[in-house]
Amino acid sequence: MTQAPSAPASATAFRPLPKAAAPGDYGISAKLPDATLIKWLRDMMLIREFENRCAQAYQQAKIGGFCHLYIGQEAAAVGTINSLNHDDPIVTAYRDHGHALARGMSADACMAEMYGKVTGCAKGKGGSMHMFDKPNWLFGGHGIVGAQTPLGTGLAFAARYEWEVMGKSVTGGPAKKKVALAYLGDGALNQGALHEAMNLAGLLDIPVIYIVENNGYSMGTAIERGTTMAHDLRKKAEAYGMEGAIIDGFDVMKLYDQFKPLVDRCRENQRPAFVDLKTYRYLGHSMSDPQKYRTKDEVDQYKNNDSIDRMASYLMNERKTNGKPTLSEADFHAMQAELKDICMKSLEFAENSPIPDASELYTDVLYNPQPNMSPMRDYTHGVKNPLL
Ligand SMILES: Cc1ncc(C[n+]2csc(CCOP(=O)(O)OP(=O)(O)O)c2C)c(N)n1
Ligand SMILES: [Mg+2]
Repeated sequence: MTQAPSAPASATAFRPLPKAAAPGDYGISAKLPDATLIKWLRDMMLIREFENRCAQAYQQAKIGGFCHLYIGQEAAAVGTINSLNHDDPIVTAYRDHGHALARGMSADACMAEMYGKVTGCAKGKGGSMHMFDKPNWLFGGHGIVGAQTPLGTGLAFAARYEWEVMGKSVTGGPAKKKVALAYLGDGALNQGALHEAMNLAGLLDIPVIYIVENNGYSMGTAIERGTTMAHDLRKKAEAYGMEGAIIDGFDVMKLYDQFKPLVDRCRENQRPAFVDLKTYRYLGHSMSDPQKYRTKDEVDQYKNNDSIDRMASYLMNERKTNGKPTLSEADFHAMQAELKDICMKSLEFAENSPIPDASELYTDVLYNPQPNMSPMRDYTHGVKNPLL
């Protein structure tokens, strides 16, 4: 029997370091309007600024519970979400603030949720790991590793059922061909729920795309130490009869070049797919991670190829509009200042919002009276649980 290596794993050959983009590297993304590309840069910068403010507030004990920051992975959420229609549903795990902001949630609602305040997107009852935004088709934010993947599969199944069987949408309007995204971390790859869901998706032609945000680590365990075929995760997709792709998640435009056509195919053919999206988080797994499993040098290598720096550089140096840089330095600095202001105001908004009333403990929870099943009789909506 071979022994698993005991030394902390560092970056291995299969885990690619991002390469600097050269002009002409981009495909369909380069043909998008300037305003679209500037908006993507803005979205990524908003997420980074927001996350930095969260880190500060957490250190000041203003945010409680677990807090998993998205710094370094911004291109993943922004590139994938911008390949969708607004009403394509998405579901993700607990590293979810980036997805919420990229989907259009206001920084105020997101920050207030971090603070556990009533003005938060989940009325302060969810916190960092449970961002929900029904108008923006975000169905969480889930803390149980892998548990969101069957939910994403169900969202896609529901959409297909509306289109194929009902011929109308339960939320109003005509039914249409949709695609759902179910994000997961590489640490969820070996959860049974994922494999059950992928099997059904392959079998029943469910238009869901499983996106592994592969940052190389499941907490402190390097992927190649805990997962088979880590060098080619597409083999997992093959076993369930679905298309698999490995996509560069360090460059938002390259990501779009590969991911958008995949989304279009899944939508058109109403078929599932699986993506190994290579990314990297600059901070620890959560705010309380001493990061003994990787070297500073490894982290720095990724930081030196930062997706935000790269896109800013493309728009300010390489891309030209009427002979001038697409994004001027002055506009870039104005955008930085505007985003800082938005995030500072979100802190103020969260700070000044009230905490939920104690009675809220008994609302928005599943209530299913079972006569004679409980020795204490039925629990009643809004009434304190007699067993507590
Ligand atoms: C079912 C379950 N088992 C264990 C945990 C504890 N846990 C939380 S995050 C995590 C690792 C997940 O890593 P990954 O999926 O790679 O996501 P990342 O944090 O890298 O974004 C574990 C084991 C959990 N939340 N749920
Ligand atoms: Mg991971």
